[in-house]
Amino acid sequence: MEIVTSHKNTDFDAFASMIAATLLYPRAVPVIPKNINPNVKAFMSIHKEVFHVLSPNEIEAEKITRLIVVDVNRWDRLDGMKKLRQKEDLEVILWDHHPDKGDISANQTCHEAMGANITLMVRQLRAENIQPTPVQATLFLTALHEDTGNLLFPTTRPEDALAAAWLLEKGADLNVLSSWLRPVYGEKQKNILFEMLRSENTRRIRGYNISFHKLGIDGHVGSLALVVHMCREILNADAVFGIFTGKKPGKSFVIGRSNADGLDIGAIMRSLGGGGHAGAGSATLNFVNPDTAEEMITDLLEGNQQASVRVSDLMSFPVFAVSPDTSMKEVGMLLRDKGCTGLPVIEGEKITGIISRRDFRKIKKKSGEKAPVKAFMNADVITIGPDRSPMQAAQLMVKYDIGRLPVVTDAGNMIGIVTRSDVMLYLYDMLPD
Ligand SMILES: [Mn+2]
Repeated sequence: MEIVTSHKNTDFDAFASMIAATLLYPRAVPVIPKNINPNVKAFMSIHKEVFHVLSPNEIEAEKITRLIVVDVNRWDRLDGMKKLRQKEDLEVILWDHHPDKGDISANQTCHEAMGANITLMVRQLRAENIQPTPVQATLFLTALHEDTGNLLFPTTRPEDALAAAWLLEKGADLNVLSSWLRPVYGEKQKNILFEMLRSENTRRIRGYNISFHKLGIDGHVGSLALVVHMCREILNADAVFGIFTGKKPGKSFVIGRSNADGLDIGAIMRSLGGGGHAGAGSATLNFVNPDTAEEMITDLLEGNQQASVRVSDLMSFPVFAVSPDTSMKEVGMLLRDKGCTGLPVIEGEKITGIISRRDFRKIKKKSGEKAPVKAFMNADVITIGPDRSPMQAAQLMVKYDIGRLPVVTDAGNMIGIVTRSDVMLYLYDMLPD
């Protein structure tokens, strides 16, 4: 017997990838984890007749010869596959789009970073000229839209958009699709959102606004991730962590959402035994109370986590600078020679001002050229720390309408300068690896 399975908390990408796998491997039967996402549950209950699926307790490990795993790469995220893990003659085939590498070693692997896992499956269907039905195409496109945020998440690849085009060609219905993607948001979710907003506790960690919300919840509540997402949008925090506890003591469920460059929620959740992407993730913590969970996340945020790229990676140094007593005439000549529009003014290691070409207009008399630069420089210098992200540099530049930011350490020493073009180059991904 051949089976195909995916991760617990099955989302559309996982479910759609399982169905797509049955087209690629016609003998494979989907085994759906017990715990599935509410939108998928609703979809499955309407399409019961269309998709033939099994639950983990309906399979016998001894009879399984081939296991196909989609949209996940770790054994502990599968449901009811413990016996199979030990099976020696089992053939394993893995399809995954998550950038990290898991512990499932397979005989055959298709592991490429894509916006959605279904994109990998669709590419193979196209290559083998296998036609999905319109219902299947609709399901696949739903998955694609969910995992790529309607192709808006930065993880989206050209291949994802190609897959979307092909699925539309195969009759995917956008009206049906958007009704499935409509979030489940009811009275329960609203109450939790309000309670989260009331218990706001925003702290500054490594220059980011991070909000923690510790909440006890009664019984099962679906779409908690959506609630955390909405909470982050309303608070406009860089990241929000919901730490939820149920009736059972000693168990915390953490959901994190972020939209800040340089904050990797997935990395934090993986350190806690969970999973996710840069912008979203979750973890279940056993024998950890909510206060400890908050402490653990804070530690991870403060210490071990490194922003992917920091201002110190982009800045230029050493910086060409002038002292406060340099004459304006000399500064003018330097600007022309160096071909730049401004220079920092430093005293020792400390920055005291910025002089730019614009400031030369302030010189009224010819004798003004002999005056020292400190008389004309702008002493209100906006600076940035070396650990900040390129996005934060860009935000400061837009906010203060400036083209260069001196990079200053906590001790107040200038160690470099980051310019608008440095940030642009980075944001457009032209930075050499
Ligand atoms: Mn996925």
